[in-house]
Amino acid sequence: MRLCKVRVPGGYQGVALWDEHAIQLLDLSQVEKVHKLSDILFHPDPVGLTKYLITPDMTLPLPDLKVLAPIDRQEVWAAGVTYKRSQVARMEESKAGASHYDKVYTAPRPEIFFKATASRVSGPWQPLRVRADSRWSVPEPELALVISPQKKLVGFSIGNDMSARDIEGENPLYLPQAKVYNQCCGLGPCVLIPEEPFDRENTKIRLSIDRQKKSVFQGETHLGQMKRQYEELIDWLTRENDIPHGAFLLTGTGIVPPDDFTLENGDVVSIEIEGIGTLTNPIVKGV
Ligand code: DO4
Ligand code: MG
Repeated sequence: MRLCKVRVPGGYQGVALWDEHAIQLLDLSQVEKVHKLSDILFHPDPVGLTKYLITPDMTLPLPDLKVLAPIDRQEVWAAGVTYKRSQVARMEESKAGASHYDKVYTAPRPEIFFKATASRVSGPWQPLRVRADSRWSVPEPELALVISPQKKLVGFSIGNDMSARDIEGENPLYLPQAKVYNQCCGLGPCVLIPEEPFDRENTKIRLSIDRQKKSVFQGETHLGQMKRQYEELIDWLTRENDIPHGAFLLTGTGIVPPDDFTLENGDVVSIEIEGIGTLTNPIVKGV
């Protein structure tokens, strides 16, 4: 089951069940203390609750709706160097810090960093930003884990961990500036609540980048290439670290465009994860 956050004509924000053709708005007036998407995601029975909240006469065609990022008050965190491709790319970009990336790929403790507050997150078709002071920036297509305040995995989404490779490469201590800034993180279009086990080994993730309506990069990998287990990442994130409003945890990138590629103002980035959907964002720089 896939849930998303929407704005309907007239400005009302709601939660909806998403299928291929239409969106069914949920009636959030029916249950006490269930007013927003995260109230459903963190409920003990989100699937049963969603079925209860569906009202058949509230089906709307997709074009009438604006789909928003599926986030309420959660923090967004990210794991790094969880795929071999990311380790190699980071060692190439950072002559000074190469051994750190090598070690963190195999160390028991993963790299985990703070990525964004909800105000820095862009939903589908909202702009993502390249820093004006970066000459080399890329999107990072990542599976996002949706984690409850009780530190349990409750769903999956798609994340874009926008990164300034030149700033990170100059000195690993610049990582927070390479990663955290206005419109630095994409999330959406929905949250998948799996009703059967999520087939990690066979699920593909794809990145495509268009410039002036022509494709300038396409890449794909599958989630089975990720070195860490989801529970392992959640365990490290939440050690001595409570998440009272829940969290999104981006799980690292396995697709890195070639070293001569940088995003430009006006590019359009799409990330697809099978079974979840496609997150598309236009890129802005210096505007
Ligand atoms: O080590 C820096 C960040 C790594 C990262 O974001 C990734 O591997 O996805
Ligand atoms: Mg990343």
